[in-house]
Amino acid sequence: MKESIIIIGANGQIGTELATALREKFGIENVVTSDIREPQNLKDGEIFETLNVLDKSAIESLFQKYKPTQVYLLAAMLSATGEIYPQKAWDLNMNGLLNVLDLAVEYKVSKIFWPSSIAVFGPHSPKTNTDQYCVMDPNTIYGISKLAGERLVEWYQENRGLDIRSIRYPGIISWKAEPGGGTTDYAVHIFYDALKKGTYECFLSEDTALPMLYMDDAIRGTLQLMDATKESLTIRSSYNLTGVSFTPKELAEEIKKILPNFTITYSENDPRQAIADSWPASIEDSPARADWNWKPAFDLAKLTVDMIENLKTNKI
Ligand code: AKB
Repeated sequence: MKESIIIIGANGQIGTELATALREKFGIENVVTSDIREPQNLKDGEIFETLNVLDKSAIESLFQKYKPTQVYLLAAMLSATGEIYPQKAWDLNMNGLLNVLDLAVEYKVSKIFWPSSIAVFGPHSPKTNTDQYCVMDPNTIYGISKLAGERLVEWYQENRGLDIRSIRYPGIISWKAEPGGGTTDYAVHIFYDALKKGTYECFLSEDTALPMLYMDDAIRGTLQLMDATKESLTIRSSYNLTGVSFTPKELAEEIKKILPNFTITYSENDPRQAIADSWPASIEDSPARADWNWKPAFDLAKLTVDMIENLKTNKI
């Protein structure tokens, strides 16, 4: 079957690279990117539509125009910005999702991808090897909206017949588009500053371990989940997924192996520290491994080399 794909929120860190991968896989003419922001550069043949996910009738017009078989909903406000603008975060993260789900039912969209996050876990969740099903008491608006979203997603599958696939992304590390508004963003900023200034002031303490995933793995995993047969999926809310866990200190040590003069300092009293402290240090993702053969390819050493090489060659 010929696919028609719409990505909503396509100009962010993940959308930028997912769009490239989907265009390669399904053809440039079959992938429509949309975002509230204009893209920085649109290549020949690429289709872009300006869209606010809170404008349901605008989404409906896109669905009428392109008759999507697959929709990727990436528009969201992340953890740190969400704490500054809680009402806006709730509105965007919940009503954006509801708009898309309702229209997906009406327009019979075959498959939807919606990302959840490790932010669904909270202070009483197990700290290490946090498993799929455990105490979940998120204490950020972002985490609360993602956990509510997971419940909605499962409800729409059981009661409205949708096929929705989802991953609880950890921090995503990438060099093509920078992240914005997240707690795990330090793990990208550190590379830019290491190359530009030789030093980085980290907003998390040196021993704050968090689960992370390199973008290449994130994209491969997302496509693998979307390709899996419906029957193979035992989790219809959102899959735990991880690549590697490390602390800012461990990352800095790895960077120093390539840039020996790099130095790092740590700021105190940053509000993102409390968010990071409420999240797991590492994730257990055996259901993803068993159901759709998930296996990350990038460890800390490999992603560090790849980030520095690509930023040097392509960006800085
Ligand atoms: C954030 O830090 O808010 C995000 C996430 C882990 O979902 N990167």
